[in-house]
Amino acid sequence: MSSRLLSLSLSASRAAAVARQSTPATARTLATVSSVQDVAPRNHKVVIVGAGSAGLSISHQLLRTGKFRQDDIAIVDPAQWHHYQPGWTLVGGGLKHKDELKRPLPELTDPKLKLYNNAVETFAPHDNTVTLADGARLTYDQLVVVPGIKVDLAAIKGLQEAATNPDSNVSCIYTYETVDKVFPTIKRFKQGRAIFTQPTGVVKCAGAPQKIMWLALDHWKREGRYKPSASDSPITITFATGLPQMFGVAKYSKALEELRKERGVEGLFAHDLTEIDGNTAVFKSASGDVVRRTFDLMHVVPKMGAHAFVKNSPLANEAGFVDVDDHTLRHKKYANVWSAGDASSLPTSKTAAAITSQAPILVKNLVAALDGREPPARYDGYTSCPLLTEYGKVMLAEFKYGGEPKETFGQYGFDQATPRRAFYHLKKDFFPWVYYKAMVKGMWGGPKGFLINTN
Ligand code: UQ1
Repeated sequence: MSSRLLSLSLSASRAAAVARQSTPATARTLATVSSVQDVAPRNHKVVIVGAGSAGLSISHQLLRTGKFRQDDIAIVDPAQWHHYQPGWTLVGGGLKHKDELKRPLPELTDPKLKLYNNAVETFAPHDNTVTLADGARLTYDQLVVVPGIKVDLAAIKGLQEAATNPDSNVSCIYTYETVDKVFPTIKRFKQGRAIFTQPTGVVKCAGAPQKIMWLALDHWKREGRYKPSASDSPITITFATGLPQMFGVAKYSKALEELRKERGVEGLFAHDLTEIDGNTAVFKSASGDVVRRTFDLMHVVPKMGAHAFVKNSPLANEAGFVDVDDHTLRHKKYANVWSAGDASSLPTSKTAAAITSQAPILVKNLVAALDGREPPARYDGYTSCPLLTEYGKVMLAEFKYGGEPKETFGQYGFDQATPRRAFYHLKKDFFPWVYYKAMVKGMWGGPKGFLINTN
């Protein structure tokens, strides 16, 4: 069956399921819209908020345990499209097109799941209830909160305007709307001062801000426009980061610092971009100074943070993240609430690789909770950052809590701080393939390989 046919038949069967379920069938017509609050809540064994990498992996791994029937599991997400976000660095480097990385969300959800293509309005964990934007109420035995985080272009003054203006040399790989401006901007840049930024605070994939810099540097070097010694290089490069060093894990930070020096990139550490004022970038340094730098090209990584509906709910910690135990992924206050991925309080780097490790743990622990057992599985903080250091090479950083390396290929004698071509092909070809082929279907365990059975 072609994917279009498959999608049509999926939506037809889903429409039929919706028709069977609506109680009463007329409750959602215009005439009765004001009484939507009176409609009986719909109960599901498990409600999953978010159909990103975590939501799709978890919902399908749960289904694959064989313990759930039609519509036992509901998944809630207002998005029409699902994006393979780890691929956006490759788009910025001119290696992929953004449209080959997206799929219509309904095509990715098994027909056994009940998909609510809607936003969450509020959580009421004392009543085991989630209210949706259209007023519908869902009740649950277990709740999984995995809606990701918000990329906030508005938090840096002038960024939204500059990044969406086709004539400006400011670009950003972090949103679908802006990512395809990045490579043309790099390509047409002949000379001047280039700045690549990384903010303070939480970001998805803390390595991506410098991945795009290393690709741009390599592109300009191959074109003869970049040389490591600033005096005879048409282009100069600055990495301006809110962090005090190149990366949060000592082993990889050391290797990246060596690359930075060898390649003649200026390091402006503990500097946080606050404003873009024409051709001037305004930073706030850790010591509180305001530092202004002129630029001719700038790649900006926006501020990111919890969605308001999570932040303003009883589920959030002070920073706005879903407050779960670091190892069991269970909420610290509500024992039938779970979280993983970007929206969670888990103190590790926010990546899709982290989800490969978190999802099986959460599923095991949630299934045990349904049986009245204590959580049997523990997460060690595993995450990974395949760091593109040039075209054709990747440093495969893999680590766990405490910034301790946990390298999959260490057992074969590889030191993963050394950039390699094999890791580049993992990043560029294998991961995007296995993601849609297996991960979103609940069949990929990252370093553990394919998941044959999640029981
Ligand atoms: C991984 O499984 C994965 O998901 C498809 C990634 O893509 C985002 C990764 O970046 C990494 C590192 C993994 C981990 C898997 C192996 C084999 C190291």
